[in-house]
Amino acid sequence: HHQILREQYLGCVQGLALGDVLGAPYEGGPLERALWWCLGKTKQGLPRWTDDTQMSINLLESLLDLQGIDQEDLAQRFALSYHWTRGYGPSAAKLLKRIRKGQAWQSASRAIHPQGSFGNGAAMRAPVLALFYPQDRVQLIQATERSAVVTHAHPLAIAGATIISLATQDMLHRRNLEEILANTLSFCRESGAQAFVKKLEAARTLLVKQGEVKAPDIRRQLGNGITAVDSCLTALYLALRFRDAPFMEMIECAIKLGGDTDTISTMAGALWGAYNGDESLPPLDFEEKGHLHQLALAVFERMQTKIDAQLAS
Ligand code: R7I
Ligand code: MG
Ligand code: MG
Ligand code: MG
Repeated sequence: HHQILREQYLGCVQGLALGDVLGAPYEGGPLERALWWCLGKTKQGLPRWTDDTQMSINLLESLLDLQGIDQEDLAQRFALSYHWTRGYGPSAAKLLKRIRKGQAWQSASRAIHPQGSFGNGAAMRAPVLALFYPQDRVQLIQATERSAVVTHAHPLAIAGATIISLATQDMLHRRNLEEILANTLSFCRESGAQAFVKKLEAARTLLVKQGEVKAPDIRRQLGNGITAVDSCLTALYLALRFRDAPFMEMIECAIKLGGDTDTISTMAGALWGAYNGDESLPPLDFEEKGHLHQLALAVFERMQTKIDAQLAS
């Protein structure tokens, strides 16, 4: 089997942030795009990333510092990093402000929607979990749920996040298309998320179809929205379709879909990068690229003994 490489860890994190940066100018409608035109550059003139990357950084730093999922620590980091200029989802913004004022995450996460949010905010940060749990499927599923519920307690948000973290694990192992579809399907069946099962079948049909697949068909069948159900399998589809093609072709396709372009590009970008490695990514600079590189490297070095042990056994 395949030995997971350092470049793949770097590629996952850089692909995630780059997807976010490239997708962000096209998210939502004309008003949101005009707003990002004003907010989308750092003082140095570099393209900025959004909430997707911010929460992924929070998760990476928390996992590195506390050697596992600490939900209280995660809640504090998410809340302290919240800033309106990062384009958080409306419910997520309210929730994080509540935590910042001292409310416990357990009640804040159910204060806006009683079952918790079913937005894609837990899925957009889920790729980095696979970097900490690269081998064990059950441990990764548990870690994804514990990380998701801090902000996204709804079963559909948790299921979407788990589809993305498991698919990232599969991409790190460079598993083939049929294996990845089968692994995703068995998780969807286990989790009882029927909405995902239907969309996964549609994704499979689009992936094996001969000839060109048009953006309106992808949008209609898989979705392009800010909920987990309307975005996670779209991102998985894009990553699988374009994983042997240039990164920018995938991003251009994600942008054509419209809707939640930053988050779909974030998830697809992380999956693509986990498969191909950072050296295949376009050499574009963006906000805190060096810091993201350092974080990915630190995780790889932490995990290296585990990865090597698996290889030896
Ligand atoms: O999921 P979340 O953190 O982020 C979603 C998107 C991403 O694209 C980010 O890039 C950012 O742009 O926003 O945001 P949430 O606010 O938790 O969820 C997104 C939206 O889904 C909510 O604002 C609601 O409109 C909707 N939603 C629900 N609607 C009804 N009932 C989420 N959960 C519910 C629900 O239970
Ligand atoms: Mg965003
Ligand atoms: Mg937004
Ligand atoms: Mg988004």
